[in-house]
Amino acid sequence: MAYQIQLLFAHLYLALIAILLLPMVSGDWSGSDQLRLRCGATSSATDSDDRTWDGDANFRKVPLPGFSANASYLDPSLPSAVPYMNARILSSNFTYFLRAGPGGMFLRLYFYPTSYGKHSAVDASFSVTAGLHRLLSHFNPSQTAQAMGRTYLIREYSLNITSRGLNLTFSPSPNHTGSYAFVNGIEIVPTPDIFTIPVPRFVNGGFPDLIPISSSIGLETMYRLNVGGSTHSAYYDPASYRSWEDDSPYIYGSSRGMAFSKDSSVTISYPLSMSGCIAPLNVYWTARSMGINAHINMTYNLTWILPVDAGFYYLLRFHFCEIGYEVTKVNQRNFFIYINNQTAVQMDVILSSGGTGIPVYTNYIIVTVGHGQTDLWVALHPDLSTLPEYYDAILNGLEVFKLQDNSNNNLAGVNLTLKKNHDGTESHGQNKTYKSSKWTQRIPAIAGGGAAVGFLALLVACFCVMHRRKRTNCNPPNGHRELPLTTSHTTDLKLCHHFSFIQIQEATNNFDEAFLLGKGGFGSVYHGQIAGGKKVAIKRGNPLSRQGIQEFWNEINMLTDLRHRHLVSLIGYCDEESEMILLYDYMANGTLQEHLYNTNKPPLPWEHRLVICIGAGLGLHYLHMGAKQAIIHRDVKSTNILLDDKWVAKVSDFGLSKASKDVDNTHVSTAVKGTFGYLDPEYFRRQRLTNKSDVYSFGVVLFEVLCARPAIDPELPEEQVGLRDWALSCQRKGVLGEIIDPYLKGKITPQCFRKFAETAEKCVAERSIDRPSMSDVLWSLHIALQLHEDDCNLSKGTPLLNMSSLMATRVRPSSGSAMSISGQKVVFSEIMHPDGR
Ligand SMILES: *[C@@H]1O[C@H](CO)[C@@H](O)[C@H](O)[C@H]1NC(C)=O
Ligand SMILES: *[C@@H]1O[C@H](CO)[C@@H](O)[C@H](O)[C@H]1NC(C)=O
Ligand SMILES: *[C@@H]1O[C@H](CO)[C@@H](O)[C@H](O)[C@H]1NC(C)=O
Ligand SMILES: *[C@@H]1O[C@H](CO)[C@@H](O)[C@H](O)[C@H]1NC(C)=O
Ligand SMILES: *[C@@H]1O[C@H](CO)[C@@H](O)[C@H](O)[C@H]1NC(C)=O
Ligand SMILES: *[C@@H]1O[C@H](CO)[C@@H](O)[C@H](O)[C@H]1NC(C)=O
Ligand SMILES: *[C@@H]1O[C@H](CO)[C@@H](O)[C@H](O)[C@H]1NC(C)=O
Ligand SMILES: *[C@@H]1O[C@H](CO)[C@@H](O)[C@H](O)[C@H]1NC(C)=O
Ligand SMILES: *[C@@H]1O[C@H](CO)[C@@H](O)[C@H](O)[C@H]1NC(C)=O
Ligand SMILES: CC(=O)N[C@H]1CO[C@H](CO)[C@@H](O)[C@@H]1O
Repeated sequence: MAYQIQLLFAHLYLALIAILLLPMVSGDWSGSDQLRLRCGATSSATDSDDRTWDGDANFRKVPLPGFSANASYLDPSLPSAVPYMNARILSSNFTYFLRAGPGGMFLRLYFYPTSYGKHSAVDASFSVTAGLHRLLSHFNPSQTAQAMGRTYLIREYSLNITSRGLNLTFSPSPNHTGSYAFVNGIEIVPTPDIFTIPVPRFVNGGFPDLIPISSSIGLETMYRLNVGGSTHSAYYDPASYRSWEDDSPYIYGSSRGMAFSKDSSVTISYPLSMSGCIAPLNVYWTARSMGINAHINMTYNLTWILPVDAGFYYLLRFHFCEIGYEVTKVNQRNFFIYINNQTAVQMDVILSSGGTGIPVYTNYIIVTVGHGQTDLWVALHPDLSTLPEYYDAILNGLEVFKLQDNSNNNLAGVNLTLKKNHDGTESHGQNKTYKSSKWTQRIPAIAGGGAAVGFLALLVACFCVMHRRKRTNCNPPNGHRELPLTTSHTTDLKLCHHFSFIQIQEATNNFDEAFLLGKGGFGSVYHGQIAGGKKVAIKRGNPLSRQGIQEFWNEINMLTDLRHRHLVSLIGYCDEESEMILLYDYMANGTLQEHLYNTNKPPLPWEHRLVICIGAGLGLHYLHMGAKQAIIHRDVKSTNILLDDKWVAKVSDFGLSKASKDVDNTHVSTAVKGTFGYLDPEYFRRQRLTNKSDVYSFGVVLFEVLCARPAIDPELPEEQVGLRDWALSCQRKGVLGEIIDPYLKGKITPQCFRKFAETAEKCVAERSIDRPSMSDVLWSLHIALQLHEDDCNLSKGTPLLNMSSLMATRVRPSSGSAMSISGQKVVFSEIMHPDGR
């Protein structure tokens, strides 16, 4: 006992020293030209974009202040577990001394606002400075992410590091109790020479007193849009790991123009005058136009709205390239660019670039005044003054950079805020009073810009496109990474009905709270009735969610092709304005999980659970084998198994699902997505997705059904936190029977129990080749069910299910074989029979 107390004192003593040291220590990291830290981690790891991250705890002899924490939840929308799942939590000031530079560098900060141990996401509030630059001020990542409809945030800055290193300081906000700072990842990569801009053109043709761009100015990337294309992860830009985002969430109104990709006959290459560092070629491959033969061409402006912080200068960089065979000559497509409703320029891409397949870009500067948030409007409209052949416009890429306020080195804006609209939804808080953007009204004094010479002369010079004289090779030694050609969202929606927003409002009594069934990562789910009194579940995506849109279309594309008794049916969708609404068959009995634990619903009888597992298994088996194209669900869990009014199990949520031509023989290489506790370790480690990943998750569900506890329960002692590991260790010790749902004790026959446990165990095997296929799982579950019933039949003498046809044809339950459970009819539908869908 005395020994223990002494030890305790020793610990306290150490802790005290640590506390005293906290505000003074700083980390010192040296790197090559690129530097990547997974904060709060001790080991190196690779992310889904092939970047290697070092643990920040590796580099120092003394322990770092604050503490390392693991995120409690892996959100499926995270691009990769690295670096988001680890964080360094700081409750006092801390400086990372990063050896980088000299020269222009991208500094990226990665934040995943979620709870870390006892630190709740909403309490994070902190400021960040990098050298003299103030990057973030009383920043609350959780609030900001929520307002933007994102689950994680990446802040990217371009800084000119003059000395050999950068002091990056995190300071928790002092006047908020319990406030702390955190960061998941820090990345520094050299900036290609893309920011030394000799001629910024000011929108509205005005003359600023001083040139706001100097070589030492800090910039923050606000937007980097791959117009007309999909989101490109950093993987496709191995020189500086810039990522490009799909532009469609930012398009204003319902006139979205036409997105298209380059014609196969067109080759795109940089002109000699332009550095390939400006933007990867992939960005020029896709574009958005107004639609070449549109009769509506003159009636609208193709408009993007980009929320920004007011009171800053912004640099807008437009990327153009003609990529089709229609437009090859001057004066075929001539258009205006408006920025904040002011004419910025008349543009003819062929005239500026010199031909088809040649990229060109142009820069503009605009200033916004006031405080809070404001919107940047960017619009395109045909220019008829030269009588062009087509009444059209085109844009391939758009970047927006915030310029540091040189009077105080500040780049920090205010937190984004949520504001309630009249319909109860939330949107960006925008201060309409400060919409004005006439920079001539007020120009903040800008100091330190010594390079104004020659600016005026150049400004009035003819239209000229920014270019660099020397050409830099921006591809890494191992070559250029080809982007797989993506198909657009315009899949035929033959089986899927389109609903108007008004119809949805009527069905839900205008999203009445009383109709709310639940809220999830994607948005809210309501119940409602559509024409004819049919009951439906209405899933309304957060209209601001940028990840959501991809999952929205993924789900529509997947489900319209799939009809199966054990898959939830998609009835229709609504994509009016920025809404992402999906309508499903209403599932009266909710999720499987809510009948297992943390519930006051009556426990499900064992045979009932078995039939539900078989139903869900049939749904998955159909996905893997029976559908036109093999599909991997990727997010199998007890909350994605729904039960209708007759207790028929239906697999739902196809937002993450992946189709593959032949899943059996190949695998899909992909970023890890899914839910913690259900994630296939092999998929997690190697990012190789196979249908065995679903089998693994399904095995975890089987244990959940048996033990009636969550897949992850952080409250429990360490060895019991993960259900899979805990169940396996009990199974190996032969004591699995002791951790099952107490309600089931004595209600499962030993043979049935053995078969079921053995099936679950095989499903969660460490290596995917050791796991059975879904059809083998189904076979085993059928046997388990039969073993159970045989036993019950002996006592009751009434056959519940005729399994003979099942036995005869492996995993081919006879059409309409019926069994009665708790007085209700449950019918198996055939899974292989083509007409059975
Ligand atoms: C985080 O997870 C890793 C690996 O699972 C583990 O080794 C480490 O102890 C965890 N850290 C904390 C603070 O829980
Ligand atoms: C960084 O600043 C130094 C000194 O002001 C200047 O010489 C250099 O060109 C700048 N580098 C970049 C990439 O802007
Ligand atoms: C970083 O901070 C330390 C301590 O304040 C200071 O000595 C050092 O000069 C700073 N380095 C840079 C590059 O600003
Ligand atoms: C922490 O940093 C903030 C802002 O950088 C500063 O105002 C504050 O004095 C610092 N606190 C300590 C204890 O050094
Ligand atoms: C306290 O918080 C408010 C906003 O919540 C902020 O305006 C103010 O600057 C903060 N005070 C200090 C001393 O940080
Ligand atoms: C541009 O004009 C539209 C209406 O034509 C208006 O709603 C919007 O606020 C204007 N934008 C700016 C930034 O002034
Ligand atoms: C397009 O935008 C410009 C600038 O805001 C405006 O003057 C013009 O009326 C708009 N055109 C249409 C058709 O909306
Ligand atoms: C809007 O502007 C007013 C100034 O009149 C200010 O009090 C308010 O905080 C601003 N709101 C936002 C969201 O910036
Ligand atoms: C951001 O939000 C935090 C917490 O909500 C608040 O303390 C802080 O003052 C806000 N910062 C700014 C610059 O508005
Ligand atoms: C190419 C084309 O369809 N142009 C049309 C654009 O709109 C104007 C006005 O409606 C028509 O006159 C053009 O024919």
